[in-house]
Amino acid sequence: MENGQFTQQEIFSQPEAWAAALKVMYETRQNMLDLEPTRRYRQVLFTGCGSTYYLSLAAASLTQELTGLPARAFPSSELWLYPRSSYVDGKSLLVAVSRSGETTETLRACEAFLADKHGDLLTLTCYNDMPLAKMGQLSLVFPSGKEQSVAQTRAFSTLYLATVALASLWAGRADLFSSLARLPAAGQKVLEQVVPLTAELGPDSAIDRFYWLGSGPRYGLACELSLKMKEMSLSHSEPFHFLEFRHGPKSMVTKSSLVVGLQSSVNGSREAEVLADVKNLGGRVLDMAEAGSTVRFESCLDEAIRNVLYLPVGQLIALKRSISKGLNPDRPTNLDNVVKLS
Ligand code: F1P
Repeated sequence: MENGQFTQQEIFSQPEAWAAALKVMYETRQNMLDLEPTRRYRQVLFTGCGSTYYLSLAAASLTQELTGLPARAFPSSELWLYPRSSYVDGKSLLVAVSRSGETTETLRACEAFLADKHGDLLTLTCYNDMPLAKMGQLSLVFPSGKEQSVAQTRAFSTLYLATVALASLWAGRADLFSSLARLPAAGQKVLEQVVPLTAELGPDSAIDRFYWLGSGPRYGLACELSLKMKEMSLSHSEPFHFLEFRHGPKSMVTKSSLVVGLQSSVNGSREAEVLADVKNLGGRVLDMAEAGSTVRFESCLDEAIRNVLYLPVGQLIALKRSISKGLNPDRPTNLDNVVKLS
């Protein structure tokens, strides 16, 4: 097996995995609508670990934006060990996300949430035979997200897409929910478009550090892509909210820095100004957006539902860099598939 074979296959099969996940969401949409979070709960909480915590950050931001219901994200360990700084009075809906469905911290967080009667639990996972799938009042299972590699790619984007579908349904946005069906083709188009660019950027040894900028519902995705770069290629990598980059981190920019912008449409010009500052400091920039950027999705989809399209680009840069450094992204250094605590 050559290095990264599993990761490569998992990244390129994301469009099919998304289509399968959207089929699950379509089939369970009535159960999801019946939850009626905006009427029945004080807040929605999302939780996970590592990648699935970053997924929770992105999901909470979009859910609140679309539904108006307060939504927050916590690492599972925080909900488990510091519950008093997490919960507010009133019934909550907890959405627990875990690829494996057996990460100890996530199981403990859910157990504590239910034991303390904070509200109802909805679980999202890839494995229906693992503990998490059996804990929730409702559980959604996405087998198409299963993967061999330790570093999440297909699992992340598939589970994340499910939360985008949930936010659309809970906001009563049937228009957004139905246009999700166009994402697999849009994702395929992005994957094909960025093969040359990522094949060039990944192995570029003149780059020694990465910064990932994203705001609003894209900040959690910037965190995830930064983690991918760390896990797969052992490179220095950090995520920031776009304009936050000026408040200190900008001092780190050198000609060997690559700043990747998950640029929005709604605040695209303000975000572009940050990237222009980076260029003026001699740093390198990769801007990704719907249009007018180096990587352009041209999906013609609403901004609220197309954020998943940023993921394959960052995943491929990390994959190519990992392989060019002689590493094996299928088996990242020091990492296990699942973190289990005694
Ligand atoms: C969570 C997680 C991953 C990380 C690594 C270890 O797993 O922290 O985010 O990349 O694989 O496990 P899960 O709870 O989503 O299965």
